[in-house]
Amino acid sequence: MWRLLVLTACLSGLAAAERKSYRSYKLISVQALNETQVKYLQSIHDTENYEVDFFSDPSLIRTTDILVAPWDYGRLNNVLRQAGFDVKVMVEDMQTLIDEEMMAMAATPLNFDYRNNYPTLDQAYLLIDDLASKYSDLITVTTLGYSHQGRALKQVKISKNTGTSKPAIWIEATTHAREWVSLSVALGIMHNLVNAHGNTEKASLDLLAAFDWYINPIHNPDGYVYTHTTDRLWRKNRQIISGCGSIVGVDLNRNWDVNHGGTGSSASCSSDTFHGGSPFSAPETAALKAAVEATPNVKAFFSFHSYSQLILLPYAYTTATAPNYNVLKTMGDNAANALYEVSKRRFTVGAAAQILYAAAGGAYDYFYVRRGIQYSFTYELRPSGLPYFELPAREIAAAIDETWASFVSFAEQIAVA
Ligand code: 0X9
Ligand code: ZN
Repeated sequence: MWRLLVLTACLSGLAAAERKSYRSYKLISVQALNETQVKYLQSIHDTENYEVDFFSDPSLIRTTDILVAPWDYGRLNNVLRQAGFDVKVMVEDMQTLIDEEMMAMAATPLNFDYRNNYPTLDQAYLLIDDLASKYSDLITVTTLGYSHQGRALKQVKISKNTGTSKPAIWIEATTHAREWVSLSVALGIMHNLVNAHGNTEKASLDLLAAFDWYINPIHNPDGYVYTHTTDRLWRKNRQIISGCGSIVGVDLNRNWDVNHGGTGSSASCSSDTFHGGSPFSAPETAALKAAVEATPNVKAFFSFHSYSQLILLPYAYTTATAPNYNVLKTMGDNAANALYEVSKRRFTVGAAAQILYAAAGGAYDYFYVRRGIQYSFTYELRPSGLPYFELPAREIAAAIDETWASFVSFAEQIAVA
């Protein structure tokens, strides 16, 4: 027993030593007041003069949250103040938030509960396979493709044989590796879909009678593993790209073929919004594209991200108003109200480029624009800001329950649309 404990301690010591430390990294928050200031933030985003990580991209509408290395904080703070920004320090030491999250995970028994803890990739895949064997009449798990490092991209189909053909709804989560709660919510949706109790007493719709469900709960498994082993705040995939030297990774939510390379995406390998050499240059996006396109009668598409508490409608790539914007806005508002009833949390509903920032090459724009999927949405889950991606594990259940209520509302509205 002692030997096992010592071994475990050594291994975790080793793992800890290999992990990127965010000790004394500060999270600062600024609000751009005019286009000049947005451009200024964009120039900082695009330079390599500072070690910064934009948790949210420059925006006139919302705060821009920037993680900065301790050695660059003084300099960045000065230039921002000179440029007229009111700089708020939201987190003095990012590592403290990460440590708190890690401690909660270490205390978890092996048979963890996805509603109260964040799974590793292996745990999540095991959970999915277990659920599939428990509900073998409803769930089919297949591999829709492979990540750059060769990990399976799981596709979970949930379908009840009612002798009729049904429209399909596609769900994709964990595109951005560090957005852990998006996986938890995808797992919650899968459980609730097959578990009668989860179908909330209030739901008037039999969700499995109305739709076939397709879920890719971990779109970026390589990145997700990397956030567990090495760098908690990694966002992109882990692709080695010719011409990028030792810098790896493509932002999978910039790699789709809708205005690829346009506003809000970067041609620089080192950028967290690097769009990749060409549309679908990432194996993950290419595989998901093919899987969705091979699915008959897809009526709706949902992406799950965090954080900000938003329900985003098309478009993300342009501030132009989408043709069925009013319909989508009403649906989104109803869904946000259903969510509010559960947790009293407010989610803002609107077109991404209008209420967040413009970003080309995203998944939900692709299916809306290129594949004519009329009901296409992106969630930015809780929290609204602090503690950003480090949503405490004790809030996972609440995140699942509130999102589920809104999701049922969406399904009910889409069913009759
Ligand atoms: O920037 C993104 O990809 C999303 N925000 S996140 O903080 N989760 O990274 C916003 C997605 C909106 N849709 C597109 N920009 N395509
Ligand atoms: Zn994201």
